Amino acid sequence: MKTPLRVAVTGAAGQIGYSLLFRIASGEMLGKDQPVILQMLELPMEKAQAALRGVMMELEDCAFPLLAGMVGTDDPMVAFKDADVALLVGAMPRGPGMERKDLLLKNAEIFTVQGKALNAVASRDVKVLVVGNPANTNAYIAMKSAPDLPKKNFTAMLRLDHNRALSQLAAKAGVAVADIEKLVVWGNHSPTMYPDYRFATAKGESLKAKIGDEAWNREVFIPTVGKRGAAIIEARGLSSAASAANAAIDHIRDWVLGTDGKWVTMGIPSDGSYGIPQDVMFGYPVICRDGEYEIVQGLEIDEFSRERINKTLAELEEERAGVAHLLG
Ligand code: NAX
Repeated sequence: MKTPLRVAVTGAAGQIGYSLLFRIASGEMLGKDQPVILQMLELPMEKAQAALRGVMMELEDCAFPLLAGMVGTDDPMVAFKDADVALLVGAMPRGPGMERKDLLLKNAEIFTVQGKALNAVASRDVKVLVVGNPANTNAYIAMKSAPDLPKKNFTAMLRLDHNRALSQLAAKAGVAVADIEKLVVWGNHSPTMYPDYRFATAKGESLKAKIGDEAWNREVFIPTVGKRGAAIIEARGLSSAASAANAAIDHIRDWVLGTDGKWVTMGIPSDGSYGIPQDVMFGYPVICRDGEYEIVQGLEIDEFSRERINKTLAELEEERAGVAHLLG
């Protein structure tokens, strides 16, 4: 039996948490032979802690063979202690009348505290995925608040956007999702993201050539993927939860276990590739192997793509400027 890995999950009693924890405990994220210890963080309010206790009771009642232990807490120093993986899902939601700027600042406080706690107590190899919005900037803040951890350990979730794009593309081209390769979503997890299928293939055949409809790309595909989160809220009255949890599992599983040479999208701190300034938390095409990700290099960026990439970058730079004074 392998040594259990410690998986910290924040916002554990929320909607995404409820779809996520059971799948982690069943081995879908780290492998069917990998025991896990779940370290769950919730707000100190009694309502949140009671809900967390309820989730833990249900986890117990599943009698998962791979669940080697559980901790429920309101203290990030406890939740992140020796964590090998940290899924930062909990965040301050946008309330009525709240400006985007206020939302950014409220979340900056949360992710500064959590970044510092990770810095102090997590495994030096901890793999951090930020799901809570604004995910890219929250991940950037956590990274900047954890100077003793390698920057590459901090990532943001673009995988839901990637998966949404895969399904839209498969339906349009009449191919199986599983056959599609070389898709990427550049930039911010926000409606400015740029889903890009110029390089995508299915069984080796170019999807751009197969679809052959530039208007569909601009008028249907890009806006549909970009506004999918809003469409789900409109339909369900609640934001995406099961699909978001599924994407988080895909992201960590691929990072830990590898992608077998295939591309996936991860929000990662830029190393300057494709003209994105250093450290901006940006959606890139990556290939994962041996627990590390590597940016796919050498892709041609045409004029339309440069325009789209610049737009999403400008938004991220604006968010970064809005919190710069907090990061010293
Ligand atoms: P919920 O409101 O259902 O759950 C959030 C939970 O986090 C609550 O139980 C709350 O008590 C807890 N929480 C808040 N602040 C906390 C803190 N400082 N420490 C610990 N726990 C805290 O939201 P849910 O639907 O689960 O969504 C969670 C986050 O994911 C939101 O920020 C949401 O916007 C974001 N999303 C990100 C997506 C992505 O692709 N990156 C897609 C789905 C989702 O919209």
